[in-house]
Amino acid sequence: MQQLYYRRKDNGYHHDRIPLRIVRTEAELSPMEKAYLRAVERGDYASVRQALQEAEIYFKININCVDSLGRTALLIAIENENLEIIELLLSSNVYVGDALLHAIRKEVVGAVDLLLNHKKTSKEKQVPPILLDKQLSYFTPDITPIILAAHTNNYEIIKMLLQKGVSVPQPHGVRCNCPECSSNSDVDSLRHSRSRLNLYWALASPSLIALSSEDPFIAAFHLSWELKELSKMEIEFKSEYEELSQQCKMFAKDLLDQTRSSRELEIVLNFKDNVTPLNNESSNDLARLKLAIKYYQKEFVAQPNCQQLLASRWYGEFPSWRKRHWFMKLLTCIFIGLLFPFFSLCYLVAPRSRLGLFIRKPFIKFICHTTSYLTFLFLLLLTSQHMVCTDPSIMGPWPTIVEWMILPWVLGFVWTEIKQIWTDGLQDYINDWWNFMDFVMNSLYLATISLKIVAIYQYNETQQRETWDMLHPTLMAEALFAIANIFSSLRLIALFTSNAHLGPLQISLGRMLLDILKFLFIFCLVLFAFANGLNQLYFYYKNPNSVFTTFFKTLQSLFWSVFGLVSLNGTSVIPQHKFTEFVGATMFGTYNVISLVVLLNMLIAMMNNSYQQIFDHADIEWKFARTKLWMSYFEEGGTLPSPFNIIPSPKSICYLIRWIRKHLCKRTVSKRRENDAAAERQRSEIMRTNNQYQDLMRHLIKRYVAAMIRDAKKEEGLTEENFKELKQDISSFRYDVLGLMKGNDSVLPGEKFRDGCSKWGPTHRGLNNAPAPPAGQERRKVNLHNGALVHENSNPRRLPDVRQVLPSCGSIEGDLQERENGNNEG
Ligand SMILES: [Ca+2]
Ligand SMILES: [Zn+2]
Repeated sequence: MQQLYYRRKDNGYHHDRIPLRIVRTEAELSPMEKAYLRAVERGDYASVRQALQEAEIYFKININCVDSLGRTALLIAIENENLEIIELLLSSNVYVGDALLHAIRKEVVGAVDLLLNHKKTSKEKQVPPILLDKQLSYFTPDITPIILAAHTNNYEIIKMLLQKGVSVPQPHGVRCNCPECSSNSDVDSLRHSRSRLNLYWALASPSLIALSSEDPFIAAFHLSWELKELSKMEIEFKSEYEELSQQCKMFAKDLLDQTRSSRELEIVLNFKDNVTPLNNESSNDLARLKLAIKYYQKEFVAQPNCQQLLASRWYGEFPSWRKRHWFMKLLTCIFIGLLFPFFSLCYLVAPRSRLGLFIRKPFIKFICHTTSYLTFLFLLLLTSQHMVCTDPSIMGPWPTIVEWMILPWVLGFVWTEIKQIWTDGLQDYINDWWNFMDFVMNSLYLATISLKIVAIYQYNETQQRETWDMLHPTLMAEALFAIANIFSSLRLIALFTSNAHLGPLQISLGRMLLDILKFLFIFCLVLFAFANGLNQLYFYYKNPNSVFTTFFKTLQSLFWSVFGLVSLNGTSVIPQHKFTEFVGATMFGTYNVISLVVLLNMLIAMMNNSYQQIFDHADIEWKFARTKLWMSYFEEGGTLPSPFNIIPSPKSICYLIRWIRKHLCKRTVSKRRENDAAAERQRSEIMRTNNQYQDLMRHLIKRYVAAMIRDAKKEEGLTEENFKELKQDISSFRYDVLGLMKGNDSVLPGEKFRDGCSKWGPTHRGLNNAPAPPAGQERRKVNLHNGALVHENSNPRRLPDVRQVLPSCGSIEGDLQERENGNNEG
């Protein structure tokens, strides 16, 4: 066997072995330096101290030497979280370099504190050139301590740094064209983008926002919006920016989670920061919530506390609405709905009366508007039934009674939209897609009305319909009216938002439209390609049953063929041109395969996928949409439903007169003085709400941080990190005891023991660290003339000695043994 082995080795030594050696040689450490670094690694305080002292006298050891992983003694100590050795190293002026960044990255709070308070002395030790090389540094130059701390989101470290008065550069906009940005991106566009990402990553840190911004909600809103915009611009880092944007949104939501009472919630939601005195026209009601809606903070808006407050406002008139039976709810709705003309008239006559105020309640207003719309739809249905028959051959017929009844509704809708544009502004108006539908619907109705008027004035005579011109105004009016009817009925879907069952479905449907649009783009391309080809082929064969003779006709035939409505006969021609027929049939077949088998199924798969995705978020989306709907009814104005809102009420006349007087007449001096007093009062009111808000913010942040720590602890559990810490503690404790035994003449045993035990307190790491030991305190005394380093003696065989020194250890072990035995017996 042995022979075999040797023979194999002899034969194959040069063939199946690769000789290995270090290609890039590094400076070797001296044995003394190796021992020094090992002592730091093991937490051997006495040896490290001795090595440092010797280095000062004999210059044999370079205290800034690096190990094979490129770590200095200080970095090793930071990695092991050994605060005492860090302190010792700092007091002997080792090269600090990037140590602070490393400590922040490892989240060693105690070490950060030590490094921040460490005063650099003028005589810094010789620095190895390897450490000055920026290429070798672990961190890129744009990473400052505060940015790194914000990346780790460590509340305590960020707080320490902020107390030192650090600052973060203001990020430039994506479209910024300032000389700095353009030169930076010219020099290194990757570096530029990366540093921007690093900066935003830091700014989006919840701890940093909580600590440094006066109004964390606004800061989070702005930042998440900015990050969302960035994710669209910087496509390469899209997912990173989107994640950060989401993080900001979740922070705002989590902070809102911390509100405990309706009062706190109202303070948050009603707060408005940029109120200027004298600007008392816009109400403060739910200003913050409106802002959240504007910034698409869906998580914030859908937050349960917020929704609860809104729901209680919505059903304000019926506090016990949710407890009622559904049948009772239905009856109430129908009853109020049927009375809507009565309520509207009451409001018109006496807006401040009890009934007048009743209709202003959001929920009642909603029911009245809905019934008004349903009545409108009912009238549309009546017209399509043609109850009142007119002679179809009249070229310019007068409207029927039902059509006359529809007219005030249409005018009312138009007036509502005009008011909406006036109050919301054009930008907000366009952002809502339903308004687009309203616009189309109203335009169609207005076009119908104008065409009818034209027809009445131009055509008085009667003529058979068959003889009318294709573009006769009456015919066009009828077509437009028919289209408008479809829109009017579909508009009801918007009301689904208020329902818990139909709402999420409506949201999903809306999102699916985007998929269908994408699909239609590809489909149109395929349709166009084949229509072009088929038309080219069949252009010369103009037989009556051919469907591919003109381009438009070909498009139509191809579209209907998706639904199987075009027969294969269309591809045959009257002459015996078999080749042409064959090519045409193949084209038609290929088109069918592509459009039906490939594209249609792709659409189904796409919709399936996105429906699942949307449905997962449908609840939040729906709550967001419902909040928007509710908010539109919380607003004052637009109280009356459609046909009644065109009647000028005494109130609106009063408003008009006031508006005219305000803009035309000059104010008198006495009035101005009155205004000044009002402004003064308002200013003090703003001050009060501001203070109240800041007070609440302080509480919320405190609760948020406490919750954050609690969650972090729950997640953490017992990690490998904890075991490493424990190992380090035991190791340094061992050397403490060994040192104690060597030089027990100069150290009191009790003092030593207490020192070792203090390390068994809470971990140094993270948020729950123990307070760092006071710097510069002399706690150990080591025999200077001890000669060789202690670790040389530290072999495992010495361990029993430790136990002799600490008899209690043995007794604890015995105790445990006894207990275990007892358990076994029991
Ligand atoms: Ca509208
Ligand atoms: Zn710039």
